[in-house]
Amino acid sequence: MTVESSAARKPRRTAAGKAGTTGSKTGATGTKRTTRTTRSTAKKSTDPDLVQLLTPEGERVANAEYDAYVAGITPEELRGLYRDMVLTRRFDAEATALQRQGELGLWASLLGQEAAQIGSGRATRPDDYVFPTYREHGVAWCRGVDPTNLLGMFRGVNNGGWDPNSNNFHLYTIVIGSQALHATGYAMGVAKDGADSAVIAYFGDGASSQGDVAESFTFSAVYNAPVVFFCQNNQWAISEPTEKQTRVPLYQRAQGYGFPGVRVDGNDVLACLAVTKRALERARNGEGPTLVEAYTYRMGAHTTSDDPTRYRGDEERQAWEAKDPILRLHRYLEASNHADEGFFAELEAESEALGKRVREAVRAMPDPDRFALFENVYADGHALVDEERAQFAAYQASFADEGGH
Ligand SMILES: Cc1ncc(C[n+]2csc(CCOP(=O)(O)OP(=O)(O)O)c2C)c(N)n1
Ligand SMILES: [Mg+2]
Repeated sequence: MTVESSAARKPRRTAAGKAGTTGSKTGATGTKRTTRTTRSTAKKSTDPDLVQLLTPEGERVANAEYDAYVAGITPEELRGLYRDMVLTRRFDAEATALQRQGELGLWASLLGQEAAQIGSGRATRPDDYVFPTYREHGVAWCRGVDPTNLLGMFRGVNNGGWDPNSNNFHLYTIVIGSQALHATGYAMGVAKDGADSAVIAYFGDGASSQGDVAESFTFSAVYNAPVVFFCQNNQWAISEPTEKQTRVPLYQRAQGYGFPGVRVDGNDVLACLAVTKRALERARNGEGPTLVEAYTYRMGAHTTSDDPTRYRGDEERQAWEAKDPILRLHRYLEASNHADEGFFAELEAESEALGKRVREAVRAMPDPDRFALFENVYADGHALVDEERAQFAAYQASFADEGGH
């Protein structure tokens, strides 16, 4: 069956008429922003295009469109979101330290992006399918992937570390933007199956410039695929600022493809939860794709191989520190009496235990069989791979003290 006939079989409402949130409200901005000095580092909480439910001061603000999506949230669930963010940050800090100690080859920190990842990750259902980049440690946590499994690839002892189908969480993808295509194709398959699951693809501001992402937008729009494009605009693509990627705010890109785009405060876990729930709901209802731009900030280096002091000033980081995602939920939990000292103390102990568990697990990871990499290239073998294996074996055998293996 062709994709076309499948799309026709299961009519899905066109997204064209629902593109309201894409916002004709704001015209193109940034067209004259050619110098670093004119660059705005932070979106003000009063920005009408930014969906925000919790201010940086931890005050709950009303939002006519999105309040309903978090209306039933209990104090326990709020504490759960806080716990998720704290443990994810602790895990991330431990991984960074392990790289510095030589236990990992590389680490890509999510520091600062916890709300974007936990809010969106907790919005997904178990039957949804998630396509991450290499930085989605918080989403992996929400999907139930054990954090220690994330570290094998960064230690160089395996090619991924988890079975994608166990948690509907695809392997980390380093080829920038390519997973948007995988997600789109998968979503088209979901539609063909007639399932009401949704798919979510994560990518960054830099990835938004990739042809793969543009093609994903085109295909998902015309096939009305049940996919959410979750772009974490963390302001940087390694050393390239977002204004080098786009003349318009990224969420407005969706308008040209005929589906809604929405900008959410990426440091506000409640807003990220609500906006992603709504986008996933649209996908399930046959209303097609949504682009979510989570406006956030990468507090750390791009990876442990990067030195951000070479290309950005500390004042930018300080401005974003005031908008820390964990701090604002902490303030809200305290002000609303939803969490007491005991809760925070227990969480601190749990964080330390997680750090210890991760440390021990990484150090205990066995080196892989050095010939295993040749086994995962072709299912049925290949002459060139056989030749390379033989060359590698001869090279290994040339080390006398290695005993020839
Ligand atoms: C196709 C491709 N081109 C270039 C790279 C090198 N590269 C790795 S990360 C990165 C920047 C990505 O920035 P962004 O999409 O904003 O994601 P972030 O790292 O900020 O989360 C680049 C260019 C790559 N991995 N793949
Ligand atoms: Mg980025």
